[in-house]
Amino acid sequence: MIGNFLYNYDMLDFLGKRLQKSMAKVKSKRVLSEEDILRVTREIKMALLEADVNLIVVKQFIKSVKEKVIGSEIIGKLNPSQQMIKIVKDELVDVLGGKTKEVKISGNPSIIMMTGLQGSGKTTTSAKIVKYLTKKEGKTKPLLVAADVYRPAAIDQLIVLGKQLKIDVFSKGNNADPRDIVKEALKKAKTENYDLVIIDTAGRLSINEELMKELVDIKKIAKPHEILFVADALSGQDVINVASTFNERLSITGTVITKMDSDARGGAALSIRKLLNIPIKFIGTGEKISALDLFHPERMADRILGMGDVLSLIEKAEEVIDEKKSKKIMNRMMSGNFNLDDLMDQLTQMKKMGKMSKIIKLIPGMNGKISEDKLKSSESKLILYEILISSMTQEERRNPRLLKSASRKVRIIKGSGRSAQEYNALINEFERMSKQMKQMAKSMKEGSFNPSMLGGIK
Ligand SMILES: Nc1nc2c(ncn2[C@@H]2O[C@H](COP(=O)(O)OP(=O)(O)OP(=O)(O)O)[C@@H](O)[C@H]2O)c(=O)[nH]1
Ligand SMILES: [Mg+2]
Repeated sequence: MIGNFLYNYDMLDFLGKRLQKSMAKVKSKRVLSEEDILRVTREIKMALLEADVNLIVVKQFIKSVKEKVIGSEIIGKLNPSQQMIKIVKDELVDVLGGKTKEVKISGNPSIIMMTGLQGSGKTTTSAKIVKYLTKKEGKTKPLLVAADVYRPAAIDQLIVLGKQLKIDVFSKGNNADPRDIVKEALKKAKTENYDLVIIDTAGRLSINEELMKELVDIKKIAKPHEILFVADALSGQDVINVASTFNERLSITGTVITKMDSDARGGAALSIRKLLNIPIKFIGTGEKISALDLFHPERMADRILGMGDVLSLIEKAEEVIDEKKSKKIMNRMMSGNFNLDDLMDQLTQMKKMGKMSKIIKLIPGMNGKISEDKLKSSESKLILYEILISSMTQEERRNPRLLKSASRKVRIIKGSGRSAQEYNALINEFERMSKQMKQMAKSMKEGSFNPSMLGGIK
């Protein structure tokens, strides 16, 4: 499942919270004075700097927002907030790179070379990209090339990832020259019809001429369609110099920002985009192989400004929701046969969507509207129901009437380690839902259906 951790953009919370606060102040004003604009831009400036966005990027950002505000003549006009927010958003989209830039997969095989500092996530991202391109672009025969011969465990790490993905890994051990490894790997790829080659190169602590030359040679040999620079969200401002040197020597075609799931401020890695004019192609959002998302500047800007991200939410739902299962459940609901197995299926599908607190942020206008406490209590209710249902037998799940038996109740409570009160809460909720569904089915048949009848878990 691609984008399993779609909602894990914790890194953005830092910048987002601050920018949203400034924007909320704009929203509450009926008229914006020049002074208001100065104050808001000052606040935006502080927010960006605190998020570790590079000073040059921040200055350009503020300058451009001010110019647009003056150009739009919103000062003194009524209800200026929408326009002001749009100006800030457009500027943010521009910093993040404008239109979404897909990864190039034109060649046969398509060749991607991974570069970056030590520990930034090159090897993990190599595997993630294989998974992404096999699912989204129909690549069927990928080859991972182990061109890091310096770190002792590097080859094994790639072999383990290859096994997990059930794909081939090309390596020649630790004593071969990376140039020869790449040469042979490409020969193999061509003769054996591989359609994707990803070259995982060695990391370096800082820029090192010998290793840099090695990368330049690998580039000459492989002629990759993409040379990706992997930057870690935790990096400080020096990552910009590193990226700049890599770019001068290798002409980087894109960056991948990893560890978006951390609470790093991330501004430095994001600044590479604007300063070097290199698109961000992917973001890494966790340690699992599925935790990679294509980067969408506009959606990201919406999210930073708390404007929701419906497109990602829909994509996410399409990915995780098993359509056949949903149809089956729907049919059972309509026939009044909804049981605890169906409820369990629904809970599992909901869980796949991610944490409620993260989903809520994707719905425009919902961000911050439901208290964290309320979300947490709903979330723990779902977990509780899952635990209780797991302690029931298949028979009990399919035939909820059996649950009226006292001995079964005692057994389930004991097995799940939950209290009688919690057990009763589930049974009551389930009965309430079943009743509601029966009513709904009835009124649909009679043609008097009203969507507000859909209650769901309260
Ligand atoms: N949380 C999180 N961890 C990540 C992400 N990407 C990579 N990591 C972790 O970061 C660590 C380093 O990742 P590697 O892929 O080994 O990094 P590398 O650039 O290949 O490192 P070297 O080969 O030593 O240069 C590993 O523990 C990964 O699991 C991410 O998006 N989120
Ligand atoms: Mg590595």
